[in-house]
Amino acid sequence: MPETIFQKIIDGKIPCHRVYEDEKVLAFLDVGPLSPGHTLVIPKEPAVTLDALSEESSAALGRVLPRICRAVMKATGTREYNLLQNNGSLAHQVVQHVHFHIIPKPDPSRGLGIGWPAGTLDSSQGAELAARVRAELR
Ligand code: DGP
Repeated sequence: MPETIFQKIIDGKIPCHRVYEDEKVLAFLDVGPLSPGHTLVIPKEPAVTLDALSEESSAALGRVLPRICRAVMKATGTREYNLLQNNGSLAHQVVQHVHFHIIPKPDPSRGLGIGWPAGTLDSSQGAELAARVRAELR
């Protein structure tokens, strides 16, 4: 697996505007912000997608994400925001290292724009699909 740009940031080989760091997590400003304060929160563990991440790193991310969100919103004077986490190139993942985007939404024209082509859940198909997922979780 080639070294990703985020691994280089973790290793201090390339600079970043760091906002938070602990033993398992690093957060820094996105180089191509969708709005002021657009922040990336990453595990130091080199997993590509969220489903491949250890429970330890997942827990460490979960513990600090709300705190970092609060800090970004306070620092930018913003109240609303999106959390975005892309997995796979079809799902718009470019950097092959797990990351959460914190994207302030200061007004309608800045921040994350979302297409949301909602369908309608068929009840019997939903029951069958939920059962399959529950079976996978066992
Ligand atoms: P994604 O599409 O979810 O993989 O988003 C990757 C994000 O990473 C994108 O918003 C731009 C950001 N990014 C890419 N390279 C760098 C970098 O070298 N430094 C910083 N700070 N951000 C980067």
